[in-house]
Amino acid sequence: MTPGERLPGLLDHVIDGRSVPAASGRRFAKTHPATGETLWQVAEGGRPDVDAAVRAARAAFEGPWGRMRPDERARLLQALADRLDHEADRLLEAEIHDTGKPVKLAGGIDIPRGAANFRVFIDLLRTRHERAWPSTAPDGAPVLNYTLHVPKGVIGVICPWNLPFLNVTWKLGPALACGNTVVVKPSEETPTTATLLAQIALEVGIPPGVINVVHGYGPGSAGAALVEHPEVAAITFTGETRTGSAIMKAAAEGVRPVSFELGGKNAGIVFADVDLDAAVEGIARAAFLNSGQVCLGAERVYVERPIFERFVERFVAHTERLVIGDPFDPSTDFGPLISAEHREKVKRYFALAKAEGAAVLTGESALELPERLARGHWLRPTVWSGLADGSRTLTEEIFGPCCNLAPFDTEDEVIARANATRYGLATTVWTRDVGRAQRLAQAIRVGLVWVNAWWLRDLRTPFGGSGLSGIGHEGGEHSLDFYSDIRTVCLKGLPAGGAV
Ligand code: NAD
Ligand code: 6OD
Repeated sequence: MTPGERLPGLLDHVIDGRSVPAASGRRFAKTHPATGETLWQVAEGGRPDVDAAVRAARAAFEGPWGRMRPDERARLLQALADRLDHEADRLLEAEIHDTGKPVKLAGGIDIPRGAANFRVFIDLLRTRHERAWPSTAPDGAPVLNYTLHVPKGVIGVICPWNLPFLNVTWKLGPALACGNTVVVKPSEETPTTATLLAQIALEVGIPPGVINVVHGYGPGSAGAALVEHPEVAAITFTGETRTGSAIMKAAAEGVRPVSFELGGKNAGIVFADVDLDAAVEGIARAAFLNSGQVCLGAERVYVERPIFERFVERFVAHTERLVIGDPFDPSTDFGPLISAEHREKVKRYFALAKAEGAAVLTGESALELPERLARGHWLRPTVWSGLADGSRTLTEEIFGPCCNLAPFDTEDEVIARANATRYGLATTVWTRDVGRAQRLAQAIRVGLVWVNAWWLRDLRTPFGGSGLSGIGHEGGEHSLDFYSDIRTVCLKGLPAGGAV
């Protein structure tokens, strides 16, 4: 499959059910991370494009989508989920071209999550209970207070590039199931699968204007215009912490609610009682899956001292066995970074790590790749040891294929070291001791604790971080709450023999 061979060269917005170029006529180039080839000339949206999209979303909210019976909406979303499964190959190809991620990963996790992200919320809505409080009014009349969850209106959806399809469906599943309409601003690095999703939704009968997609950049561009738009009722954002901070300032105008899934600097912790091979494999996944570009990834790894040397040896050997190369090859484990710019950022951290005293256990050496991949944004997975707690390398999110291995001696010590960060997203703990696992889960300040696992998901559970890692939770009931307003209805009956 050659990039561009089956894809047209122009990628437009989807607004009110139509593919439209940018109002300004401007476009930007989207290149393939593995080959450097230009895939698309993408419509570069700005304020007028966002305004048109928000107006279309508002009209669909007040019209066909908002007026539709919830069971009919659920039926259409179910049809969308089925169709996403049916279109998996097309979505997979598009996602790989956009991100360069290996087919093993995109086909195993990202694309199947699309349909799952719709189905889980359709199911939850079917069985959701409102609450009711019967009581008696002073005149003796029966009173029933009860809640209603009502849609918020137009939701602004801003997505990052690392898991584009997983992320956009993770937000659209509950937002649409709750009866809202959306304007999506995908990352400028990964515009394709959100666009396909909007087109497929139209094909299954979801009305025009329900899903609008506007392409462009963040600051001073489509992203900023979307979060500043007064008709956007709420904003869901996944991305960098400092972008979240800028979005929050814009959302303060109009007091719009936000849901933020942000960065992390997560710890992996390995105790001496583990099955060493399972722990090596689990931590390597946490460090290197998606070339380290997963917010939940472990860039700091602490290993109990009695097994430290053996862990290091096996971890380095495991890392060196990862198959790096063509993302479409089913044997590939490890793809390129998303862009030249991101690779430069990660390389600056690689230089900083050495300046801060890291010993490079593996990494650095040049990659031998076929000519076709020579212009891709490759970087070897890299393992360090010897970095001091508090160093910039161990406190700032790098979001690249790297981790530091450090020994520890006691439970209290490793808890303190894991907590020595202002982020609070996730941790992965490896031990056979259930009591210890529970103590760590209680003591480490993060939103997500995996024990003997990493990024093993049940979509009904709360997902989110604390500190610099986010605001609020999505997942299960939490998503349904964020994408709804809660209304309390107080229904007073008639007192005996009385009139209203
Ligand atoms: P980013 O913050 O640079 O960009 C994310 C999106 O925000 C893009 O669509 C971008 O165009 C837009 N944007 C940028 N500035 C904006 C502004 N001022 N106003 C409105 N929109 C703006 O993030 P990224 O580089 O695409 O993604 C990587 C980051 O995402 C990492 O920090 C990672 O940890 C984080 N992330 C977190 C989670 C999570 O669940 N916590 C999941 C995935 C990624
Ligand atoms: O699994 C998910 O639902 C999710 N939102 C994952 C995000 C991973 C971060 O890169």
